[in-house]
Order: sequence, then structure tokens, then C-alpha cells
Amino acid sequence: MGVTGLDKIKTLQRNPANIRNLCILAHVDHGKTTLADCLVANNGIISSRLAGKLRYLDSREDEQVRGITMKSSAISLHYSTGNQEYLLNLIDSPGHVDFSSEVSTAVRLCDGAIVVVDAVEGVCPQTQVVLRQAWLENIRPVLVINKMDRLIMELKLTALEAYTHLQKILEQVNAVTGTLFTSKVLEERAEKVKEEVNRDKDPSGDQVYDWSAGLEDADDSHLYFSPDQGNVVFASAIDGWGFSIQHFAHIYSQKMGIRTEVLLKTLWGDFYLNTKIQRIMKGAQTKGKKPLFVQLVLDNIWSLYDAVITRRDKQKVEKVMTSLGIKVMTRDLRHSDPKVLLFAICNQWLPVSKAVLSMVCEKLPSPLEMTAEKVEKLMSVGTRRFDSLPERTQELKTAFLQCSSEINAPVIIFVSKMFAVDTKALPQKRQRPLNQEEITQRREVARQRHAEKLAAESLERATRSCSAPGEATMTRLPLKPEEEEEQKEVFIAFARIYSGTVKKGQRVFVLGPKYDPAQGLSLLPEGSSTSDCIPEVPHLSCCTVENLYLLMGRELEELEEIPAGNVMGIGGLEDCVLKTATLSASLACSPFTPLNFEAAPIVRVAVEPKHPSEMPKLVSGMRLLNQADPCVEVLIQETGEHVLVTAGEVHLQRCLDDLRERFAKIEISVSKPIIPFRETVVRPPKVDMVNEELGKQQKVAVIHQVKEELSQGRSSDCQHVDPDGLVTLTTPNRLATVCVRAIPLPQEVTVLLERNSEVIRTLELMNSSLREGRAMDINLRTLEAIAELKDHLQSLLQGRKWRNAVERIWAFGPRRYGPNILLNSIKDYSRPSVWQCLEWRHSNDQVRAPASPLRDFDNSIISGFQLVTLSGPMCEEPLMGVCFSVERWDVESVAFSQNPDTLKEDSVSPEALQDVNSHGNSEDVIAERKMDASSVDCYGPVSGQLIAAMKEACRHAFQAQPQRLMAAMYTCEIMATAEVLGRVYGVLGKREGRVLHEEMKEGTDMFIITAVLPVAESFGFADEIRKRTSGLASPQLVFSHWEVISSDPYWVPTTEEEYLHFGEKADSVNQALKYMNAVRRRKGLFVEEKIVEHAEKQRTLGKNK
Ligand SMILES: Nc1nc2c(ncn2[C@@H]2O[C@H](COP(=O)(O)OP(=O)(O)OP(=O)(O)O)[C@@H](O)[C@H]2O)c(=O)[nH]1
Ligand SMILES: [Mg+2]
Repeated sequence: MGVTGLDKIKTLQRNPANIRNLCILAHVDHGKTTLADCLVANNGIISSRLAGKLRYLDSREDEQVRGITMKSSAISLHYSTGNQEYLLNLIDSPGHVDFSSEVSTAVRLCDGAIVVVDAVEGVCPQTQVVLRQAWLENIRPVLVINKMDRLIMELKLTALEAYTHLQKILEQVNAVTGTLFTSKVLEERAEKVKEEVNRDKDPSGDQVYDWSAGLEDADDSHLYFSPDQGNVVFASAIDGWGFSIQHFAHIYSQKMGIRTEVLLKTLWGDFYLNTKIQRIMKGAQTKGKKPLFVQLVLDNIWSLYDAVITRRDKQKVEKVMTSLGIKVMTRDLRHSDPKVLLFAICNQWLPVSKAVLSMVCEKLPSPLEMTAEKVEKLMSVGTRRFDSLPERTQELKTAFLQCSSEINAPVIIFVSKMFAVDTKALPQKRQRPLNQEEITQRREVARQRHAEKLAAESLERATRSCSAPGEATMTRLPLKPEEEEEQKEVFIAFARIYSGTVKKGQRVFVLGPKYDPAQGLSLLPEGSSTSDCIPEVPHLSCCTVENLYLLMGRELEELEEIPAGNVMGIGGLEDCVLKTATLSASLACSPFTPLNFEAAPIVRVAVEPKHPSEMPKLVSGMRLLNQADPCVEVLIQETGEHVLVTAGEVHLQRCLDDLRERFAKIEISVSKPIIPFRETVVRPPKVDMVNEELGKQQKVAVIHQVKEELSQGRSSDCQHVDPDGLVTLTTPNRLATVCVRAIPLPQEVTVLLERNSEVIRTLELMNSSLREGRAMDINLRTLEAIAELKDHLQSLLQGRKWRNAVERIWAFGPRRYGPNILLNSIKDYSRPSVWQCLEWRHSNDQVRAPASPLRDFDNSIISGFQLVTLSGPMCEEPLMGVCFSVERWDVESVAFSQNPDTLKEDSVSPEALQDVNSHGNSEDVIAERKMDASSVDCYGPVSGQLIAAMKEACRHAFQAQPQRLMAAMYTCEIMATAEVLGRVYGVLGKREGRVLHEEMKEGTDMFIITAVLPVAESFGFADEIRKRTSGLASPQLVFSHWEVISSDPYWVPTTEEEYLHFGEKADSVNQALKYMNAVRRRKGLFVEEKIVEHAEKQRTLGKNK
């Protein structure tokens, strides 16, 4: 464990004022792991010669092979400066967008972060994301501008140009921070104003609020990165150097006799040195002088590179070394690679580890400095506000702030992820050097065993001669239990302790994310502890902390206890913690807010074992994988397939490798990625596929098609389709009729609904608890969000067609919160609005709509709607952006008398609905049988028939409109040089990509291309781009939105010209049809295709004549 002993670390752990918990964040490949290497080398854990080459924290084999980090890993380092000694718990995180969930798990445990930016590439998409994540978790960042050597060697900039370039990068980074800050201030301001308005309920006075006022008052100077603030380091991790301007300020204040404070203020900025009067003056730029930073700092570095690398001028190098007082080994001096000499000089002159570590110790907060705001944020989950928590829970805030490790301080721990390690890697299993006594003992044992073996062999020989030959094979020894155990993976919790001291063997409560401290405190007797036999409390369990570890990158060190403020590993929690958890010794503690994940898993594949008998192994392997990865989703689809959902292609590959080699240890076959689509309807298009104007005939054709379909197979006397798309459907028992029309929602509305799915889900929860008469603790902010959504919808749904539509919304779907709307357009049917929770607040009483007999069946209509939106008629994919407007709905009075008791509210839960095999069911129900009123009940409850009828009516209404498929789209930013630009465009074009814009990165010859690309076409995209550009461009794909594919999958050519153009079925160019058929084929649905049976007959003879 390097030069720092375990005892030293244990002592340091007890002094939270000198602990820094920090992570390294950046865009992919900006040099995080290389920088971490330099810091690790400073501790003697690896040799400084290997720093930057070893990538010590990338401990997985695939990380080393691919050269990217995939898991975040932590290491504890010791650093002493002056008379202070610090303990740094450093976490290296991945930069690839597929692994951004690992960043979230790292950021949660830290108080500060080192944000690394590549000096050439500047701010990239992931840089913005990580800055945002740091911001959301209230952690303080410092900046390292890395790869400075590229400015010298690759871009060949002069020192002055480099200075201008660096200024621009700083501006970019600060612009991102600025935006985050402004939005927060405005939000807080808005909240304050609203609270004020709520307080003085005097609506008479017109008040004008000045929205910018908050911005001017708020102090944001500490937020920005600026070298003179001491929070920026310029570095080249690979060459081992780095500095902050403090370093040079100290040197030059001695040399030039200028005060350090003056230098600190002027070394960065528009200042220059007037040599005549030996004073620092302002206005370097206007006077055409060299800024101080260039003259005193950059020029030195530039000339060193020039002497060592470019000109290899030995004499000059020696001169520089004597002036700097540096001695390097002759071996380095004579090395054929000048980089070795450069590293040796720079590492002594401007050691990067010292520059970064002293900045970290000085600028990043210790666990003691945690802000009250952060604590409140951590403790208030979902709709619960901090001040609505029980008093005893609120008191725990002081425990967080004090970060005390006294015996009476409550233990509070947060586990941000579980990671798997091989049993062999555990310190308990690790081999340690044997002492003399043990060696003798072992020798004795071995001797004995050998003697036994000889004896057994001679015995066997004797018995074999007198027994049948087959029997001997029966006496095989079973597999030793040790060997079995060796193959096991154990899970270690990646955690941080916020208060108290946790000891090995201690029992703690495990608080699930839904645990409510108020409930826990009321159900359990005062002062009950984990050792008591506690009654059942929802989302609460107990566990024992079996092992405690110090995380040292690839290794773990066992510890007996760990005091507050430290990052650590905990063993023995795998059975009670799945991915994250809050552990506490106090029942009053509330669970921490869930992690902010930036990327949602989107790439799905189905997996199955090569040999079907190994299914149980696969299942348990997938369970382990699910636990070991924060972002992966493992599920069993309705079809029975085992499905893995991952964040992207690289992530998928890693998960499959893990499954094959670590968790299941079997061969598996993997399906092609399952690409999600959405189905929607659009307004009738004005032009057709060949850009010719369309008249009314299109619409008529669509309706005609639906009618034809209806009349095939089943009698159509139950259904009727109007020419304008209104579908009327009667249940088979003739007791109920519904009239439905499908209308496309404006695109903005769909986007709005999608973005607010969480809000709608909460709205639905509130409504259901209101219906059941349960009181609910409602957060003011949630209500505001709902009201805002309503207003927004109102402003978007304008025009005659949407008059009063927002008030008439009946439900959202699928799953009650999706981006489709059910509208109540029935003249004489009123029901409580979906917005009732807003009104309920004002009247403090439940709003009841006038009772109507139809109300009993209300839920059947909603259920039918949920079913149809979950899987549409095109290829059974969910719908999106469709509004179903119910225009008429009758239920015969016989129905009420016949089935009065079957129809309770919520009789069909949404979960149950998902399980229903929708297609099969509906066809059973709508059987074609004529019937009379007397045999009504042979069809079962009316509500069931109504669900099916509603679903069928919606499906037909959907089909009566022009249908379209929607594809999931990625955005990607590709950085490429001018030479390879053409190839990038080629690949994008081939894969249906669309370039949004292209711009030149200032100061470089790089172009930045922003493009969108369908997910369906994205597999292998990054690889192809990399290959075609010889590795010069590598894109990162991020899910962005859903987009309607403009081509009509049902279009068939009708005119001669169209036949010529597209062929008989027009399937060669119809992208939507291709996608649709692919999905139908995968799901085993009917696909209408022409199969060429006799190819020779179809040959075009004309050409061969
Ligand atoms: N020229 C130059 N190259 C560097 C420097 N630092 C790192 N690199 C190179 O950049 C590449 C990526 O470095 P890593 O440290 O793996 O980058 P990372 O940020 O950890 O990457 P991910 O973890 O995958 O996000 C490697 O090839 C390094 O050798 C530097 O200061 N100068
Ligand atoms: Mg890395």
C-alpha cells in the first residue's frame, strides 16, 4: 500500500477537517485516469516513471484494452504540505456517456471535484453534463486544464496564441457555470415571489416583479474558475507537469522583489511588465505587449520543450537544469526518447501532483463544511419537504453538519453502488508472507500427505487386482468446497459515512427509498434498536456490517472501524441492498434522495443461454449483473424473454462480457438490439411520396381501407366508421356504445407531456388518493409544477378544435402518465377533472361531480384507453402524441341493474392491464354472435366488454387517420479534422443521419458536427466512424428525442409513374415500412410480403435482348 502505512491512514481518518472526498470528472479521454496516476504515484503506490502509462485505477482488463474507464474506483491518498497532513479519498470516474451513471454514484459521495478539460478540445458535451451533475449535488469544483503539451507539439501555437486559447476555454467553462447559477437564482426568486403572493392574498394591487433583481444581488464571484482565485491548474499529466499561478507568483516575488499578492492578481490578465520602470502595468493587449502570464510562465515552458524535444540542444538543457537546480539521472539524460528526459525535468520542476493536491486541499471543502442546503436536499425525498419531516428527523441535520465520530453520534451511511470483486481479491483471502513457524508446519503437513498418498496407492493397486475395473472410477472425490468458493463474486458496497463511527459486526437499519421516518417512528417503540426484535415496518430491514474496507484502487484493506466523513467499502450487504441504500442506526433518519442519472438505459437485447438447461445460471447471473451495475435494467418481457437494457453499445458490450465471464459463466446468445418505436397519427399530408399534391382521395382511401378491414372476418353491424374518421362501436351484448375519434396532438404538446411524465405520475397518485379519501402530504412545489403544466397545456392547445380541451382531459396513457390524452367530448357527461387536486387545495374539500350512472363504468373507458396506448395497431408498440376524443357514450339501463357490484372504481389496476395479452383478449370478447338481452351475462361483466370495445374503437379510430411510425433519435457531436470531414458525412448519410450544424473550433483545425441519427441505424456507428477516419473522430451518442418518420408505411403506388418509380410494393425505399415489418417479424405478427418463388420468371428480359 505504498509508503503510507495503514496506521497513518487510520489516524488521518479521525480528523475530518483534513479529509477531502473528491472525484475527477471530465469528458471522455480528457486524461482523468492519467492525472489520477500522477497523484497515486506521489504516494509511492506506483513508480513515478509509470505514472500516466499504467492507468492504475483502470483495473479491469477491458478498461486497459479499450483505453477507457468503465467503473468509478476510489483510492485513499496521503498528502502533507507545510505542517498539515491530509487524507484524500479520490474517486476516478468514467467520461464515456454510456457510463454516466457511474459518475452519479461517485459525485454523491464527494464534497468536491476536479474537473479536467482537454486544452485542445475545450468544453465538450460530457464536460457540461458533469459540471451540471456537480452543481446538482452541491459539490465544489476546481479546474485542471490538461494536455497543455498538445498546444505546443500538436497545434504548434506560440505562447501568446496559447494564452488567448486558454482564456477562451476558461470563458467556455465559466459560461456553463454561469448558466447553471442564473437558472438557480431565477428559480429561487420565482419561488420567493410565489410564496409572497400566497402569503398576502390581496389580489387587488397589481404588482410588478423585477426578475433580474435576484441576479444582481447574488454573489457569484466564488463560483467561477479563474487562475487568480487559485482554482485552476494548467497541466500536462502525461509529461508530469502542472502549475497554478501561485507557484510562479512565489518564485517571481523573490526574484523580482514584487509582492506576492500583486503578482497573484496580475499574473493572469491583461498586465505586462514595464522593464524600464520595473513595474507592472495594465493594458498589454492595446499596447501590443506580452502579458505577464506569457512572459513569465508560458515562455519558459515553451523554450524547455523547444530545447528538449524539438532541437535536442544538450547544452541548453543543461543550462536550464542548473538554473532550476534540477538533477536527472544519466540514464534519463541519455535516453533515446526525449520525452523521458522531459518527464524527468518537468516532474521535478513543476510536479503536477503537488500543484493539484495543494489546490485540492486549499480550495475544496472538508466534510465539516457541508452546507445546510445540501443536507436538506439529501434528506427530502420526492414530494416530502424537509420542513414536513418529523422533528427528530430534522434534528439529524446537526449530525450531518457536525460530522462527529463520537459514540453517541448516530451512524448515517449512504451506499451509492454495489460492486463485485473476486473473492480472491479480498484481504482475508490474500496470501501473505509466511513466517518460519508456519513454513515448518506446512512442510510437515505436506510430508504427511505424501506418505498417505503412497500408502493409498499401494492399497489401491492391491484392491484393483481383485475387483472389477469399472468400480475404481466410482471413488472420485467430490469437488472441494474451497474450490467452489473460490469462483464466487462478492459484493462490496461503495459508501460514505456522514455521521458516527461504524464498527465491524455492528447492526444497522437499512432504509429503502420509500421508507417514511414518520411511519417508522410511530410504529416502533421509542428507542428501539437494531438488536430488538422489531415488528414489520414497510421498507425497513436490518443487517450486519460484516466487513469494512479501505478502498485502495485495485486493492482493499481491512479495517475494524471507520469514523464519519470517509469513503469506504462495506462487505456483507449483498442480501439486503440491491443498488443503493441508506444505512442508519437511527429510525428517524430519512432515506437519501435517489441519484440523478443523466442517461436513461435505451438499448435492449434479449439473451438466452446456448444450452437451454443452463437457464437457472443465466437468471442468477443476470440478478448479479443487475446488482453490480447502477444503470443496467434486467427484466422479463411479457413474451417471456430475458431482456437486458443498457445505456449504449459500449455499456452493452461490457455487460455481456461480465455476464459471460463473471456472473453466469456460461455461453449466451444475444439477440440483435431491440429498437423501440412509437406509433402515432398525423394530419393528412398535403403531398404524396413523389411530392404531388394530394386531394381528398387520400383520406377517403384510408377510411375505405379501415371499413374493408372491418368487414373482413366479422360482421360489421357493431361498428361504423364515418368518412371523417369517427368510429362507433357497440359491445357484443348491445348494452353499450362508444364513439371515438383519433386526433394528432401538436408536437409541442407531446414533448411537454413527455418531459413532465413525473409530474403527471404524481398527479395521478394524488387523484387516486383523493378518490379513496386518503389525505396526502402534498408538496407546494409539486402543486405548482402541476399548475404550470396545466397552464402550459392550455397555451399550447389553442383553436376551435381544442376549445376547453385541457379541462376535459379524462386520462393520460399508457400506464396513466404517457404522452397520449383521452378527451371527454361527451355532451352530457361530467366527471371530476384530472386537475382536481389543484382545486381541492383551495376549497379544502373534495370536489364532487354530479353523480351519473355512467360514472360506474368510467374506469372501463380509461382501461380501454390504457390498453390501446400501450400497444398500437401498427406493430404493437406504444402510442405517442395521439388524442382520443370520446364523442358519444351510451350504456343501456339494463346494464346497471344486471351488474351492479362488479364495477368498483379502480377494479382494474394499471399493472394488471400490462399483463393482459391485449390482442388475444379483445378478440375473444368481441365475438361475432348475435344475442338477445336474456343471454347478456354469457359475455361476462359489462365493464369487461366495455374495455374491449373501447380498445377496439380506439384502434379503428387510430387506423382511420394517416398513421406514422416514430423513431428514437440520438444526437451526436463529432469532432473531425477537415481531411476526414467528407467521410464523416458519408457515414452519416448512409445511416439516415441529419447534420444539424457544423462549426469550426476556434484556434484549431477541427470541425464540430452536430447531427441526429436514428437509434435503429446507430449500431456500429461509432466504430465505423472511427475506422473511416483512422481513429481521428469518435462520436458519443446520447438519446435525444422521438421523431416522426415522414414516409407512410401503408403507402402503395397507384399511378403508372409511381409503379415505375418505386416498384409494385414500394418497399425498397419505404424506411417506415422496413422498420415496421422488422418489429412485426420479431414479435411474430403477420407481415405482408411478396416472396419471390420463381426468380427466373421475373427476370427483365428487355435488357438482355
Ligand atoms: N498529449 C497528452 N495526452 C494525454 C495527456 N493526459 C492523458 N493523455 C492521453 O489521453 C488518453 C486518455 O487518457 P485517460 O487518462 O485514459 O483519459 P480518461 O479521461 O481517464 O478517459 P475515460 O476514463 O475513458 O473517460 C490517453 O491516451 C493518454 O495517454 C496529456 O497531458 N497530454
Ligand atoms: Mg479514465
